[in-house]
Amino acid sequence: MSIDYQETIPNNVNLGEDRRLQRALEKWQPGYLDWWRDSGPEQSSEMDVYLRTAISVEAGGWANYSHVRMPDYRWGIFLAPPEADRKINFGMHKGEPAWQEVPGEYRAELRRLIVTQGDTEPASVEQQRRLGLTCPSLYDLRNLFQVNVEEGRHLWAMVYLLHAYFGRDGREEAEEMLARHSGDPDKPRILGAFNEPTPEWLSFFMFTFFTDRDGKYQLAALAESGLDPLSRTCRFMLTEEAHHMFVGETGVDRIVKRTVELMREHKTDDVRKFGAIDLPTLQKYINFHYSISLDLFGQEISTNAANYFTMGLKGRYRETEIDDDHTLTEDAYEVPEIREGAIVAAQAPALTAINERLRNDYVEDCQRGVDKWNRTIRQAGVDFELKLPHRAFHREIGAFSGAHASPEGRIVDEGDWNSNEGLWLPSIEDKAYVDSLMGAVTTPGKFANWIAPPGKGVYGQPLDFDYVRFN
Ligand code: BYC
Ligand code: FE
Ligand code: FE
Repeated sequence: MSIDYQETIPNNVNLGEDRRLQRALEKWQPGYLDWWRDSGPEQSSEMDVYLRTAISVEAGGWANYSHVRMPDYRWGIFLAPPEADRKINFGMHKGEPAWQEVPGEYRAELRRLIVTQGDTEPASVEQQRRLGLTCPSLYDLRNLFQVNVEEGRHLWAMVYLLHAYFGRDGREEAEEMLARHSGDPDKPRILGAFNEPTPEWLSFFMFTFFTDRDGKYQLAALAESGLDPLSRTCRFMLTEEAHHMFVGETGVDRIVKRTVELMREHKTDDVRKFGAIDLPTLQKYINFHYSISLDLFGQEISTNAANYFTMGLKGRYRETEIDDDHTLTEDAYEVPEIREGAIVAAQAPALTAINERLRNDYVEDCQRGVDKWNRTIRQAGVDFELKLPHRAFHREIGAFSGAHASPEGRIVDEGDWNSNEGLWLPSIEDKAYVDSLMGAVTTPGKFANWIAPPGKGVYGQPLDFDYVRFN
């Protein structure tokens, strides 16, 4: 189904045929635009940005690139094409036809999942709103804005589901999405990591690597949902998510590259003298962003997760490729726990361990990216290895939340933690140093000193292309 950009709200869901829904969404739209103006990228309203816009949802053929004035970006509602005769593939309804409407008995659970997902999207835009003022290049500025407009569209995706399938409660939840704000003491965003600031670009790249990757795994689990419109929405969102993680992975890699270049050139580990970010500081930022992102998967043992699975609302990563009965009523799964001051492996019913399983898939994926950064270090002949900290480190949700652990996974006491915290997590001085490097570089083809240029430009354009035009 093609996307009609003549519509006030571009869509491929035949919105024009449902006047009530169309009117309700058109009523929500001005509030969204106000939110974008007040809480979206600062001082961006006059810029023309080389953005991609979805023109078709078919695999491979959906992207169109052109300079767009950002507030005029066409946020719309796009679902992946329906799969003929799609079935529910797990849980107690396994084998039944996928639902085209919300089953009354699962309304509350589905609403909650959709609201939690939707809340993260505008939160990330709020967290990143000042970054444009200190971009390391026009290439990076463009990527930031691409991520921001797509997260805005992800909010649209969830708001569409709320409006289309949850009636009055759904409309109220859609209003609340614009009323909560990242870090607001009275009305914060729902999940922990989305109330942390993203004050500079190192944090931005870490966030898009680690936290957007939680998005990938959560969306993949929701893409398995028995609720077909939710599944189709998430499938299309995943195609956009890939770019966000690309920005994070290559962003950190380019920082690493610049750092090891300077280490070799000056035969020193102390690259701060030369205006770069030293590897131990990068390690601390990894420790922080990885640990708060692990929290986003919920508790190791969760009856919520078991219920979502049994009800057919949220599956596992690549559910249909897993070789088991997809009901898990008899199975066990290994989960870590703390026993007598040590971390040990315990067995839990697989149904209650669904969050932990998704976290494991995520951990493996993170490690792949870290391996790539380590290759960049090795290729420069530098002897240093970046590592993911142990999953017990710096956790606030689940089995490890009551204890302190070192990055190696040793349970430590309060005193030990306090004396090492500044070595394990970014200290005030580290943050001030990273902050001090930030300053806008807006000449086409130029890059800040602390980051290497990317291997190639966007969509075949040269590195010195004017990815953003200031008016
Ligand atoms: N912070 O039974 P549990 C993205 C709460 S990112 C605060 O383990 P459950 C994106 C929990 O709500 C993807 N609270 O929970 C990325 C529960 O509360 P109640 C976002 C937390 O439900 C970058 C209690 O603790 N999508 O898209 O099994 C940029 C017990 O926990 C946290 C989703 O999250 C936390 N970290 O699992 C832009 C998908 N963790 O019942 C976008 C939808 C847990 O005691 N969400 N709690 O009041 C879910 O599937 C689930 O809500 C969770 C939690 C996996 C998050
Ligand atoms: Fe998103
Ligand atoms: Fe994202």
